[in-house]
Amino acid sequence: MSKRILVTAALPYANGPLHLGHLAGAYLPSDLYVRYKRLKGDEVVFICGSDEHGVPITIAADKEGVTPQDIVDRYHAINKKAFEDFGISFDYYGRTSSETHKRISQDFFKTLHNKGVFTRKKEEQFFDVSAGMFLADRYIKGTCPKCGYEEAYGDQCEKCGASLSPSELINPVSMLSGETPELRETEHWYIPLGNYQEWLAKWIDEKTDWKPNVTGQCKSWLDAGLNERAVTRDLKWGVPVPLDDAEGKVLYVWFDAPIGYISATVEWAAQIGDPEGWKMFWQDEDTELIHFIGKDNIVFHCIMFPAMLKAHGDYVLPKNVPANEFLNLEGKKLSTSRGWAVWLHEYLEDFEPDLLRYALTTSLPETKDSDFVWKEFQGKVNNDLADVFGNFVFRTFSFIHRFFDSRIPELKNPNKQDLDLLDEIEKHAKLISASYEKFRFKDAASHTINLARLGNRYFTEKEPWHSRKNNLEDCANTLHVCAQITAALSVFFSPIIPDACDRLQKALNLEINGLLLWEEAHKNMLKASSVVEEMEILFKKVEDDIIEKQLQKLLEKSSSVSAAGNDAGDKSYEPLRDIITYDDFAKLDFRTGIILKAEKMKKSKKLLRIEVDLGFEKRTVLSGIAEFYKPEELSGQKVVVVANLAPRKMMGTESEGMILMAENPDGGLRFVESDAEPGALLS
Ligand code: B3M
Ligand code: ZN
Repeated sequence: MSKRILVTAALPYANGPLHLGHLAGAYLPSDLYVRYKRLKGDEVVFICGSDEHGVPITIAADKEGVTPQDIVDRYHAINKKAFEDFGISFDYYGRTSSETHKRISQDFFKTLHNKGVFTRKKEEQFFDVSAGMFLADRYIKGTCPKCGYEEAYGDQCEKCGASLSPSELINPVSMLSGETPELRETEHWYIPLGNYQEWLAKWIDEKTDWKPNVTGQCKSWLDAGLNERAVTRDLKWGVPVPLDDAEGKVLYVWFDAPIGYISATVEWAAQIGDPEGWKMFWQDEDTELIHFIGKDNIVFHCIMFPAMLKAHGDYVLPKNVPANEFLNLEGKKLSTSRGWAVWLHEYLEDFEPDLLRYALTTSLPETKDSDFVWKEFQGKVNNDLADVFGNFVFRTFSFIHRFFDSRIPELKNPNKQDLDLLDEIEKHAKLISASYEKFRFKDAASHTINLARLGNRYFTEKEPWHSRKNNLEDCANTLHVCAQITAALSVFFSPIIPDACDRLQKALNLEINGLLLWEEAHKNMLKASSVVEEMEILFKKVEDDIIEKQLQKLLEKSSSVSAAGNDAGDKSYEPLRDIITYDDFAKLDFRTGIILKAEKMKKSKKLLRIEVDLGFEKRTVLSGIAEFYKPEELSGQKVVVVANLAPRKMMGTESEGMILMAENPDGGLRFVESDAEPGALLS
């Protein structure tokens, strides 16, 4: 039975362009799912749009000296186009600055207000005196109370994912003036999430088909106990709070943004000429609502928004929230401020969408963080797409063109090998389908390429170049089977590499009746003697120098960004020290070591007494790091030691060397580590 499914992908902030991390988190997985579901004949609407409110937008505007509207207009257009060019098949891409959204989110707020859901409270909040404004969310930075990350925002720590309120930050600093803000009284509306705790716990508990990373995060939120959360802010940019006595207040961006899914669906319905059509998707219990997001959005989609929907009462709740973990780039955390990112619009200048769609699908961060590596991208394209799938299709096509008059040969007296391979179509249809249903897109990709692999191997084993001369029937059977596999693959592969599959279906004359359905991909898809058109090869290989260029570009960008000081903000770096000769350097004996144990030095606030294993001997070193590290967390820590420094007595103990530390511009100390064996000499 066909289902009604509403798929949403997190609304990206319209404050910058999209990069591969965004794609891997929410947009590619949602598009794969939607394309698959459409093939299954389900009634799917796929909704996304720009998140145009919130502090990330106003900060971007402040930085450039333009208005928030300028920023969102620019990035809404850029991102909408990049998604289109990449083949993300949204039915509607809205924006939260639209009139519809303003009306719907204000109505939502009023409904909750009238139902008495909110509490209203005066509270002290941080105020930047020189900027003359209250500091909401990302206007404030400080140390995360949960994990100690020093760059946590007032609303969230990007390191550990904790959702925070500014007052929880240790050493809060205003992003506007760099000064320590002062507390002043202001009034806001709060949603007491605690009132929904019991209901949420039960609701999450029933979600046995959710990904464990998602339910795990929800449970730790619930275990910690839910607090009230402010749903309004003192900001000039946003949806005005629709109450008479709320001058200067706007809705909190995480209150209005998820409602954006509803308002975009309303706009979609109007656009297709069925203004009431959105209701089926939001108000009919049979709708399956699926939110695709990155892991930093879990709390908002699995706790806060469901509580809002429940409180409202008129809307369906999400059936699943398949959140992904993060994508790293070349082994390092993606960072837009450090220029360590591959931008989608730039990728599209150099390559076709299909290549990245395939490479990313095979390395999605589905259960844990994953890594995008350009060399692996090249390998995936060259080995899988070109050598396996592309080559299989090419061999099949050229044989049919050359020896069968461009027509599908008939299957006559097939042998076991022929029949076995034809049976693989159905087996793979099930395997691939099961993977999509469970949001396991990596598995879906690997089952799909495996079918092509089987086809390729079969072609080689059956040696049609011989049978063509001595057993024409067998040769015809071989090509018949290969053509059927090719046709089935043109459907199975289409969620991942839609452009190539489109070309393939055209060449096989399969597209006559519009979209082929999943069920139509079977072993008799192609009729004997139907015509096969000429087709260019599906995938060109990516050469080494092209990959080198991408790596070069990445390095140049990230170094130019750090040279421009973007990443440094207001921090200052130590000036470079005087030039030394190589001989000066060669005098230093740096060794790798491992800390065996550490203890506090009596009567010293700063010093730790540390025992280090240098492989060839053990040393006692005194190190001034007691304010940064607890002694008990140090054993096993890898270090680098200056091993030929003259011994020095401090507080009655001799220090036999020095442990190298790096000082962050903000004064924090970090170990210099090496993976080498203890005793290895650095040079
Ligand atoms: N704009 C956060 C983000 O881009 C936010 C998502 C909103 S989804 C309703 O990470
Ligand atoms: Zn944290």
